[in-house]
Amino acid sequence: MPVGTQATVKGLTIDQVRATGAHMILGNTYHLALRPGHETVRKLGGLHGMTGWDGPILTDSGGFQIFSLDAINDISEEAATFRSHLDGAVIRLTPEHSIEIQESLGSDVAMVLDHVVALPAERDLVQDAMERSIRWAGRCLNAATREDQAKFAIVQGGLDVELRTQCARELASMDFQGYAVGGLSVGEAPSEMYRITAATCPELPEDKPRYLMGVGRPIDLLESVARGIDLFDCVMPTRNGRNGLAFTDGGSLKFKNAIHREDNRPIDETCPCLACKHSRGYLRHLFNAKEMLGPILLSIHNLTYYQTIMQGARAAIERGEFDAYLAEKKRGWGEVAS
Ligand code: PRF
Ligand code: ZN
Repeated sequence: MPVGTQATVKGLTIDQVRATGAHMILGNTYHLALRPGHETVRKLGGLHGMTGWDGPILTDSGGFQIFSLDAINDISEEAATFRSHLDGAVIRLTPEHSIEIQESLGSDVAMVLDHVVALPAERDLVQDAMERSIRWAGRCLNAATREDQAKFAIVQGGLDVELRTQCARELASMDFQGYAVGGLSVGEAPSEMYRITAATCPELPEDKPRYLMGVGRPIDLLESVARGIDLFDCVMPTRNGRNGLAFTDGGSLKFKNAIHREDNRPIDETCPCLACKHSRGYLRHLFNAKEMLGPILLSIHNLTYYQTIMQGARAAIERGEFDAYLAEKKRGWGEVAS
């Protein structure tokens, strides 16, 4: 899922997002509740009406944004209390309120409000947040009123396999339509993230989607698919694109580097995207001149690249050749085979 935090995948029209091959996009409860406000979004036809995106939309619950924007004042059993990053106003977010907001936004999938802790942390703290996340997930399910919106639970539990499996089992016994693995990609080593993903997935229902939140690099996507994940969201393709970095099968290219100055080749001859109709030299010029088309074109290329590797993964799985596919991609990226 391309990330559209503020009801826009930064810099791209909806037609351009669709042309990358994306099926589903993500929006953020926290940002949209603060601005323009969920009542305003509802009056503008919900996220679908406002953006014109006719495919599925998933909204994150606000739990992680509060955590990552470092705006938390206090988490109690009842609610998370924090200050708005816009005007400093004190806001109280309960699981019920998060669901009410997401129902007003009109997303197709709503995430439960969870309690994310910064790692490393004491086991007691991780366990406490994990148990609260389970209780909050139950409250989110009870607060749901819309039949046309799926609710996804989020597994927490830090880097502790015992806590993760306990959390996954309890959430799996509740009636969610999908399951996310949260609290990862928060600074731990990739091998730690893979270890926890590998331990968590077998505890989740086999017939429901599994979503690894906020991940990651191309290799993280494929390594996580190998461990049972279906769905991802990440700002990397768009954020790195805006910063002049393009992902390819041969590793990444930095378009601020002079090496591309007179290079007539596209980023990737086989890529169908708009950016790949231009030369590397032109793209490098756009970044050098700080023209807005540079960030737009590389966002398009990177989103197309992410969709292409995921399409490749699905096709390889159907052929029963995923391991060979992963090994080939890793060779191209210069990653040692594992
Ligand atoms: N919880 C929620 N959203 C998230 C995460 C989480 O743990 C992460 C972790 N990488 C990204 N987005 N609600
Ligand atoms: Zn391209």
